[in-house]
Amino acid sequence: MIKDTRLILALDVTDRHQALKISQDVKGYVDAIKIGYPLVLATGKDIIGEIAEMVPVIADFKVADIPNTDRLICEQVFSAGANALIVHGFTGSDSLKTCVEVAEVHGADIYVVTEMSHPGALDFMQKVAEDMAQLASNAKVAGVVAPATRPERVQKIRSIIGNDIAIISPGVGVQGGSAADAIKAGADWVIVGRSIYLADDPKKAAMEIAKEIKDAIDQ
Ligand code: O7M
Repeated sequence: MIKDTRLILALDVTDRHQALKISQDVKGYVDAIKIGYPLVLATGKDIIGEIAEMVPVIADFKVADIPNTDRLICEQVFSAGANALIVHGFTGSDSLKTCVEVAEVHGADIYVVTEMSHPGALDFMQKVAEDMAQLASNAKVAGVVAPATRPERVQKIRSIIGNDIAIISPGVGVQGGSAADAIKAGADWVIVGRSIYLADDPKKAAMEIAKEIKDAIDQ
């Protein structure tokens, strides 16, 4: 993923025309569009390729299965045109290794979830997040997902993975996180959904967040 605006749109809409219109509108203001179950289940997997023709697509299926099933899922996702895929880390090193191998064949990237951004992540995930960050780093994935709602955890995860792999960070806006704080804590990209796709003018909303990120970097 080319690092420019450092903004990723989470396009969790369920209408095909709206999805394509927003993708066209925000092109140039986001470095990638993350799409997942809401849009793909509503419209079919061809939407992955359609959007990827405009903006790189990160498929967010939070893959979490045995290696063989993971391999079958990865093949489908990359064959559909996704540039990257998000997987869970808790399934362990063999499952992750399989995803990385399939991604390499397709010239695609894998991102691994460490700690999620919602309050429930404190129940189980936070306790193993640092181990999953280490696992991701060992597997030489493209990056990890870490919570913008807890910039101190972004910082902690950055200290574990070093600078060789990226952090993409959701939880900005509606969930209460700040794009500037996440970037300052060590995130390479922030992931923003509702604050952009529910805005009256998604392009303007994306431009404003991209500016906030740029200002934080320039400070
Ligand atoms: O900005 P929002 O809250 O409307 O959307 C955030 C997006 O990021 C939405 O697609 C979530 O599914 C996703 N997300 C989180 O909000 N928190 C996480 O911890 C992880 C993700 C995610 O993208 O995981 C890969």
